[in-house]
Amino acid sequence: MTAASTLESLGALLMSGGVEVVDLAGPLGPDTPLLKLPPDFARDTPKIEVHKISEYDKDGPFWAWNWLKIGEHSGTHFDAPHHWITGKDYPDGYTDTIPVQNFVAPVNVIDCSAETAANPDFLLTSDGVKAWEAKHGAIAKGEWVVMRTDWDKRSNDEALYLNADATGPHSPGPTPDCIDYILSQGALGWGTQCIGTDAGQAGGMTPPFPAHNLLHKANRYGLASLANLDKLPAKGAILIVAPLKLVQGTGSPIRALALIPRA
Ligand code: 23J
Ligand code: MN
Repeated sequence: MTAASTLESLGALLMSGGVEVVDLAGPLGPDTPLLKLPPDFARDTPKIEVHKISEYDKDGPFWAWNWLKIGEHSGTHFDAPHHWITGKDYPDGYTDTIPVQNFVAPVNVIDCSAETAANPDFLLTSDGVKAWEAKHGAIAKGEWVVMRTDWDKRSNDEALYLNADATGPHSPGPTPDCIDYILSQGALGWGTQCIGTDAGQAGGMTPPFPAHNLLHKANRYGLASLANLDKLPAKGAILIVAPLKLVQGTGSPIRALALIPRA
């Protein structure tokens, strides 16, 4: 099949519903859960604000529109390499400079939902990824790897989503060797369903926040707060995740989408 005929088939399948578009984004608004850093880092991302400019009233008789106050790393979002100190010197490190070819790519979905239901601090290791590959096939160069935890089911309640106690947040994520391994396979990036790409307890790992540290050092990307990964096959879906073209942005909310074959 040529690229042209394949794309023509894709168009037909999108029209017929043979290929479905799945919404992988959570709702983005004042109630969206946001990261809370330890008190020694006093500045957190502020709550999202939506301010009405007009809605068919004296300030705009025919039109409705709002302005927003929103952090780059809010809700379902993309982490660009410049987000982390390790990534700062790389080219293509910002939301406006990343080559757009990277925004559409196959995705590998590693289902850890049973493990994380039993243990909110569950960590996916390189051995866990290799066991998944033995069953589903190898992760190929340029593909996303995402960790399914069904954590999106908690996202209507910030306390439940962050799951913090006196010892800090408790949410699943990768070990450093997990990220090292997927990078060695040529992964485009790593995505999770939690507030960030790292586990709740990742501040105490070596290096601290290994997903951020290692992904961005390798000029690769992160995805956080993904929803609906339970609707995706282990392999075979195409992920569409384009950050806003924010000038020198370190990340951006995204309307993450997946193309899947209809079951
Ligand atoms: C800043 C500091 C630590 C973390 C994060 C941001 C994120 O998770 C993020 O949204 O990138 S862990
Ligand atoms: Mn982020």
